[in-house]
Amino acid sequence: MRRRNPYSTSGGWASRHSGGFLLSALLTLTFLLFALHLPGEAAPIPKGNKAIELQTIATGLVSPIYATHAGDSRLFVADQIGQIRVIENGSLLPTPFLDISSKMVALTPGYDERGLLGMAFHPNYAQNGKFYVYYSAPTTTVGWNHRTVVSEFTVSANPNVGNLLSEREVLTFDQPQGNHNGGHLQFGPDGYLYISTGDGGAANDEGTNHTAVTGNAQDTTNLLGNVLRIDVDAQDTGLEYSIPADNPFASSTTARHEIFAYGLRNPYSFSFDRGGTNELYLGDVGQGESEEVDIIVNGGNYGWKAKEGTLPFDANLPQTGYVDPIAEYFHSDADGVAVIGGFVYRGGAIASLAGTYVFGDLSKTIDFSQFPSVTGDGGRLFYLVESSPGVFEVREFMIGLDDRGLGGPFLKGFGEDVDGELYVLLSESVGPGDTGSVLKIVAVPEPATYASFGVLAVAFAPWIRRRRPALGKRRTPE
Ligand SMILES: [Ca+2]
Ligand SMILES: [Ca+2]
Repeated sequence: MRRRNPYSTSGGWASRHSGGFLLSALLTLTFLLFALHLPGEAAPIPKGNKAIELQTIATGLVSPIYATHAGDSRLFVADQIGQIRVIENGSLLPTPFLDISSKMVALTPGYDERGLLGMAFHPNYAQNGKFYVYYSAPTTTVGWNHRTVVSEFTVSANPNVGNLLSEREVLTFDQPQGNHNGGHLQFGPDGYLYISTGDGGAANDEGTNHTAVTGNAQDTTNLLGNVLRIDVDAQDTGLEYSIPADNPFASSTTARHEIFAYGLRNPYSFSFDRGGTNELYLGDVGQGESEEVDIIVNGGNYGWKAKEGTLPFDANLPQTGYVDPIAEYFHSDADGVAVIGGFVYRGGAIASLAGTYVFGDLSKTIDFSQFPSVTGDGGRLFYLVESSPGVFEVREFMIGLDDRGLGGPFLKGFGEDVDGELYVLLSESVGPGDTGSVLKIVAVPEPATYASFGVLAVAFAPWIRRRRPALGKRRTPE
């Protein structure tokens, strides 16, 4: 509704000029317009030249939303239903590391944005055994939907089992509605805990328990619509944590001291680059038009709800003074509906991905018309190309030698292991559902192998032609 169409005149150009030179110049221009795909300009995300393969590591989860490590080879998977599961030596252990489902609100299987939404191991976990979770608990405050809880736990004598009784509530606040909860946790390279929070929910950042006129995300007197930053190793008077001295509002008499950045709508996931200059990459889920990737800086205002991505959203609010996304794509191109932030790849196994930001989208399209049953075309995997310093373009991965895409499941999150290798977390349902899996991003055969594959393909072409219907049928959902 607030979207401009930069291509509204291109049809007119094409119909007025028919000369070969002009046509080829026009095609070149059109190609450049699509290829550049600068923020704010609409163009479907092109397929990139990077290919990956996905190797299933674990099935039998419900709605895995994040995976990380504790400084060793185990992979810890946070499942939205309230469990942290351990994958050790390639096996999903039957006993959860932690099960906090009894402390949570009951989730709606078809669609629910609440639950266990984040976890982080203390930088000194090997010494102190402390880890942190973000979950949605019932609230007793009339008129509010639920209570966000960020808690500290410690591991038990068994390294694969956390101590549920060790809970220390670090930070808690009520949520206006059930949606837009952010919920991601990460320790930064500075040793502080970063927490993402959404605008509170509903739509347009307005309504019950949303600040009038500005909305919650532009209101720095509450904790909604932010990246927060706290020090869990010290306690200021009356707090279970302390405020880092260089938080942007650390000495404010009105703004919340916990705020590190603001103007966010639903910052569902973020990560620090473990290489480079440790930038904080964040995916902020848009409302109806724009999905954005941000680099979060101290004190930055990321625009919601004055703007949705680079597009004007609320003309009653100032339209300048915000940090624009480094990349953006649009619902109207059917490129996605909810950005899922990932990681800059710093692993050693896939040379072609070195230094590449890997992310994706929950689903190419989504249909809420039968709510709470929600359907869609399934998730996608993207990456960023830095075409010139500070200018990023979005590309879609080729998945597998047959460039088959994710094939239907919804993308719930990403994970990173101790070696910097990355994982894709999928579910067959938009909502928590009942079918979640963990897949590792691995290399596809090198170009030399591609060449020999080509030779083999020629040699076996008659066989491949005979087999094609059966191969095609195998990929059809049943
Ligand atoms: Ca909420
Ligand atoms: Ca923004």
